[in-house]
Amino acid sequence: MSKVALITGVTGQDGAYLSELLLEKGYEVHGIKRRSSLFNTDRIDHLYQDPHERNVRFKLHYGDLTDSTNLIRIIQEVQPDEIYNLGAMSHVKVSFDTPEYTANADGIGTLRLLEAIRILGLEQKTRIYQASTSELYGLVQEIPQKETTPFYPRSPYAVAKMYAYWITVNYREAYNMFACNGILFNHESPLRGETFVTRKITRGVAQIALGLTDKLYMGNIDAKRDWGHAKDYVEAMWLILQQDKPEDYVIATGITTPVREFIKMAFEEVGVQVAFSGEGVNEVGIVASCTDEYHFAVGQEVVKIDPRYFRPTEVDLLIGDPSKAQQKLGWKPKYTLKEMITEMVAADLSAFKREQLLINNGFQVARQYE
Ligand code: NDP
Ligand code: GDR
Repeated sequence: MSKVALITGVTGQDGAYLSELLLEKGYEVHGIKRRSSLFNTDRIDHLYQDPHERNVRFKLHYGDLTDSTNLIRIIQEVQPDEIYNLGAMSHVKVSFDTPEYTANADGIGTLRLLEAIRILGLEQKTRIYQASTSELYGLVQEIPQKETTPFYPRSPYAVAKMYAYWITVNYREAYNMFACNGILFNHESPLRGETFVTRKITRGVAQIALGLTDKLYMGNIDAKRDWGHAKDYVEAMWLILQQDKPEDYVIATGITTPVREFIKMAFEEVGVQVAFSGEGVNEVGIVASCTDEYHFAVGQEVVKIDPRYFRPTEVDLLIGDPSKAQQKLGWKPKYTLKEMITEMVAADLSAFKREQLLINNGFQVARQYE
């Protein structure tokens, strides 16, 4: 009998990579997707199986973390061995605009899942993974940040995730459930949402390279993040649920990089050296040297600061200590930051070359900037 997994947030970056991984491992995978007025399954369309066929191993259910009736019904129907709670309003900046909704989906949503397991009497059958985050560390208390580092959340998102973290620990202790937190540091990929900083940069670099736009407007480029590849990180999620004992783990690379350096590395992928000059909101990134393969000129201003992207409270420095995961899970990241940036820029270049082709042939292309 193959194991059965249920993934909330299946249409997101991690949901897509985790679905692939679990299907490869022979699982039957169920995912919860939200109803939307347009299709929102781009990242998992390649896994779609016609529900009319036999032996379908990938199934989607409509649902939402703000609706406990539907969570209880789906869990009752699916009887999962493992639940991965990846669904969330996951954008830190947007959580300042939608704080109540974020608390509901990210905080209480986790409680709804845990209670659903209990109401259905599945405490001893169903293991649950909670997508906790390095944002819990917020204002620096200690570096590198590890499982025992105190939390100091700095956004409505992080505060909601803090509730989710502790309610997961509480249900483990109170009801003897196999409930675990993965405290994952930032992880990225070509599937990363377009408004997170790494993808915004790699998309911007590709667009400027092809002459589709002329500069990138950025927020706080002094922030430092410990960036890994989502493909490596979903492997850790799975490992966390395969252990003998339920525990919480930090998943990180142990290396931190400023946003400014990420920008430089991304431009290097298209043969451009960027030099920064000026200070604060007046800082700019200028092309110091370039090849003639793309639309760049020496002296061109390619990066500017726009305070619109500043956050009311910022998380300045994240650097994780993955020792526990290395020792107990045998987990180690395979991708370097450079390899990941190469993959992301190449993917965005190829996507925008398609767009350029449409434009060159007289078609209009909708643009969204964030
Ligand atoms: P994404 O933003 O790419 O995906 C989030 C998913 O949650 C999407 O499928 C989204 O659906 C779904 N979702 C949003 N709101 C609800 C809701 N109310 N009910 C059900 N589903 C909902 O995030 P990632 O894949 O990057 O991250 C996965 C999880 O890990 C998130 O919980 C995130 O907070 C957490 N995390 C992420 C890290 C990272 O660096 N990526 C690091 C640490 C933690 P839709 O597609 O319809 O919008
Ligand atoms: P983060 O990711 O807030 O760490 O949360 P994000 O990529 O949004 O920001 C990282 C850092 O870059 C700075 N920054 C900008 N960010 C964005 N989005 N856009 C900009 O223009 C910009 N300029 C500078 C930010 O201020 C910040 O310091 C992500 C999410 O995936 C969370 O769900 C997850 O929990 C954490 O990572 C770990």
